[in-house]
Formats: sequence, structure tokens, C-alpha cells
Amino acid sequence: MVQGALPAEEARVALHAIQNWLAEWTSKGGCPNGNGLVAAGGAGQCEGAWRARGATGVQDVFANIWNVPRHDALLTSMDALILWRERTQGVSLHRDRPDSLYLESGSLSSVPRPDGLGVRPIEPIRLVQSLCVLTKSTAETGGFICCPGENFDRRDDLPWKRVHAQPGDLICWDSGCRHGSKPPAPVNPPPVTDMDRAARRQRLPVGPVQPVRVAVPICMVPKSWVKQDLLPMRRTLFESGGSANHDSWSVDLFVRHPAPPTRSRAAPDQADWWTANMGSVFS
Ligand SMILES: O=C(O)CCC(=O)C(=O)O
Repeated sequence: MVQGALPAEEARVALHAIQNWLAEWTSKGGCPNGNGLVAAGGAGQCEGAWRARGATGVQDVFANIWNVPRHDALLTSMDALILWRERTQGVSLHRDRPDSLYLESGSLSSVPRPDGLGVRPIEPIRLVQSLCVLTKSTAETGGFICCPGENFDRRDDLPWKRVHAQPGDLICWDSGCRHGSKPPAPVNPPPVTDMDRAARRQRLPVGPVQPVRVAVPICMVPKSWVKQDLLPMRRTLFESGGSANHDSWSVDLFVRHPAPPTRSRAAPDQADWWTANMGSVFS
């Protein structure tokens, strides 16, 4: 855990930007739920998510992990949001390891070459995944869980623990460690208010969604891992509000997460909040 990777004031600004984005989206009728990992509606490319990825403290963590300079040597992926509502159940314990990864002339690919030149890496590719927390995570709120001490070799035998964090903290873990999230137990359904009852009677949409948990998943890898032909596809995804997964350093894996249709919008790098720090981890 890196405390205050995003300074408290910047964490507040990022949270506010995400709430604004969410209000705009929910006014059109949709609302995020499911396991809380949201990639639809331009979530991954919204201002609040980029404010977390663009933070010097966040980028420094990954630069130190990979031993590269912070500026211009990292590429960000796993561009999504975590948004919980009162009944969101979270994500089951899992490892994020691509099942079929091949090395092809030093680059990563998910498809073995017919000529057999692509070989499976001897060791699993290790990633460092992270969450920039924007609302506090405690036993009362629920949130991220993981099995500290586990790695790819140590199979499913350690107990999970809750990770408590404050807004601006960056929770980091090795992709070989099982992780997920859990609501507080037991889950108490939110009280039904008079306004909810009235809305239901009149079949009106229930008021604006106030997310109970907000975090930004972030995964940065050295740019040198990425094939050049990936970059135009990243650009398309970025401009259309789509999201890549954390294993998006190879074209084959990247295209598994095409952009969902979104309303027309300016590319994030045209917006007034865009900074050079954000651009340096994008392309
Ligand atoms: O914190 C969560 O809700 C789960 C995050 C997760 O599974 C991931 O980022 O891979």
C-alpha cells in the first residue's frame, strides 16, 4: 500500500469528476451495478480516472517497480472504474494471468505462431496491479480483498484479508496473488425512503445514484513491452471511450476488449483537464 499516492485534495477532485460523469450517465437511464467493475459509457476514459493515472505519485510507484524513468517510459492500461452501489457484491477471488501468452521475437502475444517461432514464457508474466482508492475502504464499507503471500506457484491456500485504505492511497498487488472484493458482511439492504416509495408508485426513476465505493484500477507496464501496431488501436479505443484490460500490451489480447458504443465525445487529450503527465502514459 502506498499511502497518499494521490494527494487528498487531488483525490477529492477526481472523485467529484467521477460523480459528475456518473450523474450525466445515469440521467440517461443506465446505472452501473453487477460486480462494480465498470467499463461502459466511457468510464475508463473519464476525467476522474485520468486524474488518478496522471498523478506523479502513482506513476512514480510503477516507475520504481519497473526501474524506468517516470516520464515517457510507462504505458497505462486496465482503464475502467470501480463503482459500487448499496447492493454490489464485488468480484470473486481470482488471479489475472493470461492463460495463453507467447513470446514472439521478444514481444508478447496470445496466439502461437504457425511456424512455431513463438514460445511460451518459462515464467508467468508478472504484473503489478493497483487500485487508486477514492472513497475510504474499511470493514464497515467493504472493498478490496487479497491473499497476502500468494503467488503463481502457491495455489489457493492462504486466507483472504480485507485491505483498509483512505482516499488517495494506492493498493498494489502482484498478479499472482488472488484478489477480489467483498461488501461488508452481512449486507444490509438500504432503507426504503418515502421518496423511493413515491417514485415507485409513480413509476419515476429513483433519484441520482450516489456510489458507495469508488476506485480507479491502474496497471502500468514498460512501454518497451508493447508492439508498435498496438498504438493506433489504443488511440481508437481512447477516442471512443473504450477500455483495455490489464494485459493489453499485446495486440491479440488488446482486441478482446473493443470499445462499446458511447455517445459522441471529444478525445480526452482535447479536454481542458488533460495534462502532459497523462499523455506520457497513454502513447
Ligand atoms: O476491488 C475490486 O472490486 C476488484 C478489483 C479487481 O479484481 C481487479 O482490479 O482486478
